[in-house]
Amino acid sequence: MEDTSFAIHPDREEGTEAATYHDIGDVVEWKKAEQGALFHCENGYVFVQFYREDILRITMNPKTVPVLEQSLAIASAKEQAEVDIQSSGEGLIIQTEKLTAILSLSPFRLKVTDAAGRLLLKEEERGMAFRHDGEVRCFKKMEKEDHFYGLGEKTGFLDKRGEKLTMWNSDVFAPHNPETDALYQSVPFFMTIREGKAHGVFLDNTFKTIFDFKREQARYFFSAEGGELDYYIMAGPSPKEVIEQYSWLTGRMELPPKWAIGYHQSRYSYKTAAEVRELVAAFKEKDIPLDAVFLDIHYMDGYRVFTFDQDRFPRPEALIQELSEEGIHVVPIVDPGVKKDPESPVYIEGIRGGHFCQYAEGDLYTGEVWPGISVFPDFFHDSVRQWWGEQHKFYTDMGIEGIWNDMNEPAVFNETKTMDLEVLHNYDGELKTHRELHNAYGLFMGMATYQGLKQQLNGKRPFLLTRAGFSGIQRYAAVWTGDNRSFWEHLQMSMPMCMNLGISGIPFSGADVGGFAHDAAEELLVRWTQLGAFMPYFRNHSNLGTVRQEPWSFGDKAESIIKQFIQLRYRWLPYIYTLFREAHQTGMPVMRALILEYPDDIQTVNLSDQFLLGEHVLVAPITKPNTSHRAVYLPEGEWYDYWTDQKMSGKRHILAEAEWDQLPLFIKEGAILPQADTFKPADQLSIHIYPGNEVSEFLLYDDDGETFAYQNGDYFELNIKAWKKGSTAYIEIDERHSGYTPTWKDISINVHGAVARMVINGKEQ
Ligand code: MIG
Repeated sequence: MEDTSFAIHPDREEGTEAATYHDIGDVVEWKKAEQGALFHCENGYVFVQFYREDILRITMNPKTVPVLEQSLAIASAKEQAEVDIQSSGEGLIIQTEKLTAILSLSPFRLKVTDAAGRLLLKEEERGMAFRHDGEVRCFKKMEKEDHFYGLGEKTGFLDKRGEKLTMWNSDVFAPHNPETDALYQSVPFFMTIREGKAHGVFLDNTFKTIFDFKREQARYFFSAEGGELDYYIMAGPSPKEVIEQYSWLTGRMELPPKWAIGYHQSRYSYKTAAEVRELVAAFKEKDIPLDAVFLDIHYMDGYRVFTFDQDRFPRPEALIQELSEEGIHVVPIVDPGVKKDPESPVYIEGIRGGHFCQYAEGDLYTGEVWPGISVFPDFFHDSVRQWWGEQHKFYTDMGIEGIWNDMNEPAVFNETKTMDLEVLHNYDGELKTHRELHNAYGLFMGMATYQGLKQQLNGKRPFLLTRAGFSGIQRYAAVWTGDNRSFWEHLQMSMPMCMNLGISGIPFSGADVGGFAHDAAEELLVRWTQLGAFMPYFRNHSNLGTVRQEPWSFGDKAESIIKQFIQLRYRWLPYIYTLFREAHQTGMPVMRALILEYPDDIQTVNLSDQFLLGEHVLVAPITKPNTSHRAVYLPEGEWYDYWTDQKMSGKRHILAEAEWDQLPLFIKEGAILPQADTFKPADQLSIHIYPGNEVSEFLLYDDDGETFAYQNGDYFELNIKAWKKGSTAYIEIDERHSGYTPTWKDISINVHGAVARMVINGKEQ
């Protein structure tokens, strides 16, 4: 290469100082290495290694042979793969049956294709590069038809082409606008879909990272402020296969306890035990199902974690016991900041144990949060996680089974909004700066909390809700999207945000229903509850000082519709729980962007205001005030209006009507939907079948919903098959696994569509 070290000024447009990027340069020598090859280039080293047959790992280090360290995001060890290495005219070919890496050597450039020869990624005049300040970056050619998804919790539309996204966990109270970039979560993963085929890229780096699909038309780049440029390329070729590959790599969610997927009520704050009792009594009296009540920061004594305010909550264990008898869980908030208070046992113990974050010189890091000057646990060390986990006995001894982690970016009240970047974390013995580990703080807190709870709950499933996280957070927690507002725009935004969280390996997510800040209004709360009832996580939460937004806050009309939709959520739980089981097993999101199921349909590329619940249910909420209609895109196939059973052909837009008490909801032919006729407990099950000419199948899953006994086979599976010939519906039902007896006593079959006869398991009905 003539110009091994080129100077470019990619930041020029933004007015930042000119910077010099050094290209990795020509290959000086290379050698075979485990499942791949190691390249020594003019300006650094690159390891190309198959991590699994369909996952290629590329690691660049400008200074030394890559150390191949992995972050906590990685949940699976490298798998054995048959790797073939050959020289070719272009340079070198390293391949498995699924993926081919083609390396040109002068300069070093990467091109990746799949077995069919389909191009995934390609580097042209720019490839891997770095700056002497530690930044590593790589450029890839951007094809005209490339669309980008994933990248965790971001504002804006579904497709991130034309966006530049930063990963830096941030407490953003306001605003959440289309231009707001870094929020609470960092997921440095994206999926590219090009003409119906997909591949994925995961940049395993906890420093601040940037993904730029905006600045240039012909190429995109991703970069990290420090560390190795360590990324995994996933082969697809379908979008769902990319999700399978990414979620294998970074782990999948545990099955949630059933109570975690019911309706949750929160407020900043229900301030006294009396207020909580009143709230729960109102739900009961109004016959609105409820599974959990949240205690925001006012439950604590001076905002000290692991305490209750004795005036406001004199006997918390009695309250929790009482509510638990009503089938209601209490979920207290736990922030990472521990008040600097020499009379507080947690503070003293943490100090004595060396559990709090420190500077290099040994001084404690302190920052201001709710309790005043506070210290912060150094969750990166195993002993600290152990200790923090144990503190939760304070809650679990009272019967608490769920925890809400907030402010865990960590958020600190100062100009940078977070911890000093020079704080040194003790990463299980290795010292690393906060600058390097900032994005992972919430993930490690999540691990500490989840594992602590799990140990203490004697076989019961914990529930953890978190604001901050990094790739892999799905293994420990559900994610809510932080401080949204009671705006219609934020109702709209919650859909692409949660669809992309699902693509990013995080299936269990939701936004504050009704909006957190600003004041909710009658129609907004009605429409938002309709949407929330079909989101994976369903919680109504609102800010201090805002208009109340419990289901009955806006009068009888709104209350009765809201109640109807919360009840509908409970009817749908057997179906939703089965989807969670699928998420647990394969990583498939519960709430799906249409492009996951219809990647070849260009109408789905940026479809941000409707989604699928599983494969066959299409949800198209009303997202505007004073509106009782909207355009809905029905993809190919035959569809039924859920409410009227009216049948329609897809691959077209329709105009759906929906008065206040309706939500446009469409069921695809072939759907098999189990629904509870009653809730808490469901003792009657209806299976709604929409048979098509082809055989369709659904594997209904159930278990006790509260313990890990399913891991020993204590679960139930019912396989249902259905098809139609002429006007006869054929149904085959067979119990696949009987390790658990569901609570329902009867099952009824309801066939939809023009059907005159029904044959079940060979018997005419
Ligand atoms: O900024 O604990 O996002 O849900 O109610 C205030 C009080 C800190 C931010 C969370 C919000 C919660 C609030 N917290």
